[in-house]
Amino acid sequence: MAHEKTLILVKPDAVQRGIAGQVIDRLERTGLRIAGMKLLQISEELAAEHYGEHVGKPFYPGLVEFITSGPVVAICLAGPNAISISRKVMGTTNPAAAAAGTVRGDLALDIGRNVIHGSANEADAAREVGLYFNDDELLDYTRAIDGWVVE
Ligand code: DAT
Ligand code: MG
Repeated sequence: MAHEKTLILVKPDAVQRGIAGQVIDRLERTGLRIAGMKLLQISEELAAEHYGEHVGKPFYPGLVEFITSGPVVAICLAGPNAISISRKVMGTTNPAAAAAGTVRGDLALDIGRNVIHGSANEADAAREVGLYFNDDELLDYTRAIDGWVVE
């Protein structure tokens, strides 16, 4: 059981629609622990770093315009298999194909307004958590429920 950290963004569409809390609630209910959380507006520079893998793709300009268009909630989630569990809760990239019961399947319609970001793998997670959080902004703490979440 891999103890991992992952980077979640509640994207500008979710903040503007007033559903940030619903998105966070779905992630929190897994039992994963919130290690860091902040509201920020992503700069062009940060967007370029975050989405470097997509530079040159046709949707890239629109993606940067969208992700910088308003505040996001950046969250570092920690726990067993945090990366894959978060991706499962998110659903696939295109909401039209995302399963019912997932964030994108239930709360989104359009691939360009898909409500949530989550790191795709361990290398991305380490890099992305570092883009949004300093070490002293990630809190290591135990919860009274931890023994009821992980054996
Ligand atoms: P994910 O966010 O599921 O990790 P990704 O890393 O492939 O997906 O793409 C990053 C974001 O870019 C995605 O959340 C929405 C946007 N995007 C990806 N493919 C797209 C496409 N074909 N058309 C429009 N936007 C796209
Ligand atoms: Mg991705």
